Amino acid sequence: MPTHDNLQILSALERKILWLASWTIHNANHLRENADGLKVGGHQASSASLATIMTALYLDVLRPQDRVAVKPHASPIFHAIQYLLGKQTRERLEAFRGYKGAQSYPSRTKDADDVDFSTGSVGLGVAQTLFSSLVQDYVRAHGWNKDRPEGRMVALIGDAELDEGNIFEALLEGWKQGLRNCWWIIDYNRQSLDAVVREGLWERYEQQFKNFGWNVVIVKYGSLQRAAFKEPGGGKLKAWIDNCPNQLYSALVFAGGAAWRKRLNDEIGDQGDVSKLIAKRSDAELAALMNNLGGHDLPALLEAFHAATSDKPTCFICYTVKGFGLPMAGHKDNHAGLMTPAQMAEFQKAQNVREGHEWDRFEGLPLSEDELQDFLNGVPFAADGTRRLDAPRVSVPDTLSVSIQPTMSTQTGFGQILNEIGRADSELAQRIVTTSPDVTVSTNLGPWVNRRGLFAHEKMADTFRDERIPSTFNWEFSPQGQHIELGIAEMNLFIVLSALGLSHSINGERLLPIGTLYDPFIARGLDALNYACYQDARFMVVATPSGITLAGEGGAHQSIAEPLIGLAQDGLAAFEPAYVDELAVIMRWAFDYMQKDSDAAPSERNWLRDETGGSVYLRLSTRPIEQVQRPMTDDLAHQIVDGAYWLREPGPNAQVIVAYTGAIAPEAIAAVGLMAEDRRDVGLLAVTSADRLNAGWTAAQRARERGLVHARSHIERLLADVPPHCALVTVLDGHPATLAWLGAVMGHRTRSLGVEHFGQTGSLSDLYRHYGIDTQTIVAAAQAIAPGRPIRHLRAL
Ligand SMILES: Cc1ncc(C[n+]2csc(CCOP(=O)(O)OP(=O)(O)O)c2C)c(N)n1
Ligand SMILES: [Mg+2]
Repeated sequence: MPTHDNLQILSALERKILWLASWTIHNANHLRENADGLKVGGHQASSASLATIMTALYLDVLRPQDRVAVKPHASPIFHAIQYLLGKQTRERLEAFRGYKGAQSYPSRTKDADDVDFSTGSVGLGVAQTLFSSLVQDYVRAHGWNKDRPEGRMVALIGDAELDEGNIFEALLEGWKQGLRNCWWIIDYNRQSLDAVVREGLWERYEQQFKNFGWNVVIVKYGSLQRAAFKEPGGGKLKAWIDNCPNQLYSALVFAGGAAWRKRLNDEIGDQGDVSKLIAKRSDAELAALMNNLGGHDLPALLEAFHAATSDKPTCFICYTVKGFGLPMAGHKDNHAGLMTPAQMAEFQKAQNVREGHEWDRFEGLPLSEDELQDFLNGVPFAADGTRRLDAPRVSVPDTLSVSIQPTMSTQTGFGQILNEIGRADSELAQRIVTTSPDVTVSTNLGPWVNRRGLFAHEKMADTFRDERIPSTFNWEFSPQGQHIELGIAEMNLFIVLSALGLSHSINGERLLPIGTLYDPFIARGLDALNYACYQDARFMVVATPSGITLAGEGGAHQSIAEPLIGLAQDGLAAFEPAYVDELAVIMRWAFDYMQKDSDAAPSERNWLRDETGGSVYLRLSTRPIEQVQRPMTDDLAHQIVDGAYWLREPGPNAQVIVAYTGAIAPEAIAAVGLMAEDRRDVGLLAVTSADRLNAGWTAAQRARERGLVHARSHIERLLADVPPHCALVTVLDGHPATLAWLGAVMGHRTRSLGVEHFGQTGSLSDLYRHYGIDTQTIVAAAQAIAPGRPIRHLRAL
């Protein structure tokens, strides 16, 4: 517990933090308003709401092993604290929200001051802390990281942030998984962006959290209020505060001392003692008393935080005032509000900050610099220096083995490759962790899970097996298990992948996470996927079944847009192999790629920046197709990873090329066969990754525009010798735009086939014909676009 002296220092620093955050925002607006005509904004009120809570946490309560997700709009407070601790520069604060400056919302990847978890899209950072606690337990249960103390995963949450459903999905999952060491601290300012929140929300939250096994601590009254409640008439005052509607309380905070006096006198002023309690305070003292909610009172906060010593997940509901300490405090329009220059000047005066000394860390504080610096030097949170860890690479064998049957699907291949890995006790096998939202068996993770077991804090036997009931699956839970079975919520899948995929940095122990789901449900978790990529978490997401190829599985489950997501999503290399030998090459490469982290220049071969690493998306299929029997040469393997190879090289006079992706390979092959008699030198291009082909092409063009005239991407090399008059037909079970750009590489006329509508069930041949990706449609497209005589086989049908 801090001593009285510490309290004095903390409250001085709290004022300084609020000043620095407000100044950062004001200064950035002032500097750039004239330059580009736009204010940069900055949410002074939203920041101020958390100033006291964050002071208590960062300067007293948190330990080096703790990790925090800070509410997006409290970023200026976070940066101000790091500035005081010597971990943020004045230059970056001056460039707040500007190019390479301190970021608008705390960012792991773009900020320089040791952000633990990025935030921005509300709700996601919150869930990230929950899953990070689970990952910490996973790591320790596997015998790793035991010499480091257990950390707490802490989320600072805006009250309106709790409107996001993903938080409650995470809460339910946390309960199932035996969540520990997680604190969620709610900034209960009863204001959102547009509005003042509904009455009595805290009671709903309290109930919800308790239902899921959390402790709930309500920090409602500050120490001034608690003392006043003990005075004669204090009980009446407390009852009035408890019954005051949110809107009115906020309005009175904004209006100030005289308004408080009038209102209190009108409503409870004739009730004896309480009149005296009100009367004996000046307007300023009365306002200080009424604004003294628990979330702005260091003693109340420190008491609550230090009392929470168990590892049980704990939710703190801290009453705060949005804009506390600033002139817009409490006003419902304050969300993006900025102080006027006049208000700022007044605030500056009140803080004793001389002009020209705005960035001085201890300017205007009533304590000596030595004393303040000594205190900061001893802040536990900063004691270990940088808290970001690293872990050695896990070695990956040169090839992944799989026995290829004459006919099989990529989904089956995926299951077999993992099963083969799981057979041995290699480092790779130990570090892989799989997870799936209730589709473990249907995405073919079953054999791997049988071998490696399911993860749980406690051992749980498989009752069916114990009762000798035959089953293909052996579902045994234990702390050594390597599969995390989730409920259906796909948001949770992507956030747990985000947490697992940052384990090297958070826990200093590398994991290689693989998550499986049905392809269309990527859309359900898309914001969380984007979030995981933004944080640079490293994982493999395997989506299967996909497209209309899932046929009878259900029209509602057909995915069209996902290949475009794969193409566009930053930080995610997307592949859609057709054959299992391709898949084995891609997965091997992916395990390596997920671990890379250098800023080396792009490769001359493909112009991709593979050395920086990233996450991987594999779009797979349940369709068994005839496999090609071939030796896997290094050259072929490279091309598969780079995104495409000639399955049949076009001759010098080629009139048509078919470029295909994924499970419709047999249709593309058949179409090429049918055309062969009537079109010369037809080529067949197997595109394993439209994403990487496209990225390489774009990068090579950029390089040439910068003067590197010899830069060539993989697709440019592949198409270099294709004659200009040759036509290109592209086809995939997904949106046609995925491959349509291929025509622009060398200027070939192109017709792009794919799926633009969905929803009909049927057999594979019905659906391919219905949606226009069958053999006949490919041939018809080729005939229409490539000059030459009518194609016989098309005519015959
Ligand atoms: C997913 C998402 N939707 C919308 C927004 C825009 N937004 C930013 S903050 C906010 C509401 C803030 O309210 P609260 O969480 O209570 O924080 P406060 O400003 O009161 O501190 C909204 C809607 C967002 N950042 N993320
Ligand atoms: Mg709020």
